[in-house]
Amino acid sequence: MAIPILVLNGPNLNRLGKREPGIYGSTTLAEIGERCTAAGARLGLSVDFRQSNHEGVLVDWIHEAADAGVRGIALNAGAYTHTSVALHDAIRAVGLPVIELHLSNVHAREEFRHHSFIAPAAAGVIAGFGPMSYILALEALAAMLQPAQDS
Ligand code: DHK
Repeated sequence: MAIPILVLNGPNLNRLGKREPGIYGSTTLAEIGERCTAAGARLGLSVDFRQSNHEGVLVDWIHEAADAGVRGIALNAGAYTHTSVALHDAIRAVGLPVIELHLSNVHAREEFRHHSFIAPAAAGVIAGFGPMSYILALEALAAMLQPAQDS
């Protein structure tokens, strides 16, 4: 049985493909979603892929995921990464493992992108690998949720 996980995208990520391609690349969010679904099938994960520009909607989806039996979350919170105590609290409130991810290397960019409200509540952080950041986050979730059976 595939393990249900949520891939959650925050503000402006619906503009991928057209948005600052020198930073975020030319791959659209729909294409990233397809790659996540395919990688999930390979990794034994069933992927629910969503995007919202609204902080409260993201909070609601985190709560609903936990209540629906989702086992982990890959989260690109976009700019809310750097501002949102509400998302930090939502992650703590549900207790699900969350991998924070970014397309760009936020630490090589403006100072205001260096701080994350998500990271202290996350299991780990992946940044700077473009669309591959999503696949690496799924690999990390799969490894956490399906520990190796070799002991
Ligand atoms: C996406 C955003 O929208 C920015 O606000 C973050 C992140 C970086 C990304 O690289 O995926 O600072």
